[in-house]
Amino acid sequence: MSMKLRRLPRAATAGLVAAAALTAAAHSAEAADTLGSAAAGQGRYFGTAVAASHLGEADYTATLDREFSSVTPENEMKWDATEPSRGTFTFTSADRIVDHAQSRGMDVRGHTLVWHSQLPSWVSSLGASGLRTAMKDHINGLMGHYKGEIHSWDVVNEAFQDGGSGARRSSPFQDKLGDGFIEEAFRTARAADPAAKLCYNDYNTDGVNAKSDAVYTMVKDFKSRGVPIDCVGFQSHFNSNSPVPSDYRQNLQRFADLGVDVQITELDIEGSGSAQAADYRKVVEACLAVDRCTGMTVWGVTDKYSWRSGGTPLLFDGNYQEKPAYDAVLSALGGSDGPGDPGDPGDPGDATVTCTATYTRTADWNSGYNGQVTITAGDEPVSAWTVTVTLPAQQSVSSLWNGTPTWSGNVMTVRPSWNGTLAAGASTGFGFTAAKNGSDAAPTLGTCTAS
Ligand code: 9MR
Repeated sequence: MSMKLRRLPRAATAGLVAAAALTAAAHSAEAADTLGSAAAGQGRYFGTAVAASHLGEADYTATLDREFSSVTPENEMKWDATEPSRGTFTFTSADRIVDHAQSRGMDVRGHTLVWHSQLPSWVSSLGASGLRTAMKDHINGLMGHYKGEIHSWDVVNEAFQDGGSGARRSSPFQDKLGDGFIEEAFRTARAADPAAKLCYNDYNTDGVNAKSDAVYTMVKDFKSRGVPIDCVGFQSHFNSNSPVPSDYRQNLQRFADLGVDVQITELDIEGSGSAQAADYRKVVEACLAVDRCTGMTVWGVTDKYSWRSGGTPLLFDGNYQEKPAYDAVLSALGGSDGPGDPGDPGDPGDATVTCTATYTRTADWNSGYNGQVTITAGDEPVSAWTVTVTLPAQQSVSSLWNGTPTWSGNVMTVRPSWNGTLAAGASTGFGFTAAKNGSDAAPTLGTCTAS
């Protein structure tokens, strides 16, 4: 099969990328550091998994572009996405991510070529010789399409079993081709794109244990026999059942000592607040302590799109606000979060300025009542707010204080009088007197909007 090169090789565009990097450096003299710029100061990349379907969301893309220097397509380069039927390659979604990354001078990790999961059924149903050919064609198809454009490929993903045995995982590749399939995949990959770093990637291999021992033995064997392997990826999906191991750094170091780079490829840590921040700091410090740990990738930009969204495992919350974990990572990378840094709670200029409104009846008599509406700013400062109050049809408002009303039928829209400016989290309010005219029902509040 002949594959056409889709774009100029990265080397040909290196001048452009260098120019972009210079511009970024010039800005950083006044601006706060970002994850990517702070990591670059340590000679590392700081990446994130990206989904093509979110690239149209302004806050997602703004956060991605501002903070990260590398991207990994979360699903778009997997076998089911790229070769859903034999020999028919579809790269539309993966190309969107690669194009986006390249236009911003970000690197791309390729994920993943040979994996038992997200594997189309046509692959699983092949016999040994057909499967071997299909595996090589798939590697050549993807790596040919992106030749020269991917800094590291996860050539084989998750080939070892969980649990204590250190055995290979049962999969169509393992079961039909035997242990040698990994070596064949790496040899094919080296020939397909000699410039790409070739990684083996797995989870629950972050500390020293039977599974990481088995991967270690394989890498050692590859290095001794000249099988091409350049890097080992440690996924690093952590939570209370699978915490950051105390021998994380030691484990990374023993792999590095075999003569391969190590990369943290899918980092996320369930939790919140200072405990989550402390765990993130440990991970970054472990990577920085190992010379051959060349970079880190978190498995998503925002908690709301995480594969473990319920565990809020990422650095930005669902509103793209920086979490304590973000500050911990940035400071562990030697960066600093300057005043006015976009994403900081409390900084003006961020996208999401919010408020909430609550109503209480503060006085009540036969023919009327006083109502009070309290307006509270969200985690950004507010310079103006608007809230609607819908009164029961019979009622009428005779006076209103600390607000400016306009009327449409029985709907009163209230804006500030003197009290539009609120600090993040601060409250103000307005009051009014209403005549019941036979209805004692409470008014209803519309959504509070703020700018
Ligand atoms: O985050 C990915 C999620 O959107 C997919 O549904 C899932 C399907 O298998 O894969 C997730 O990513 C996985 C990665 O490709 C390999 N390591 C484990 C990741 C989390 O499951």
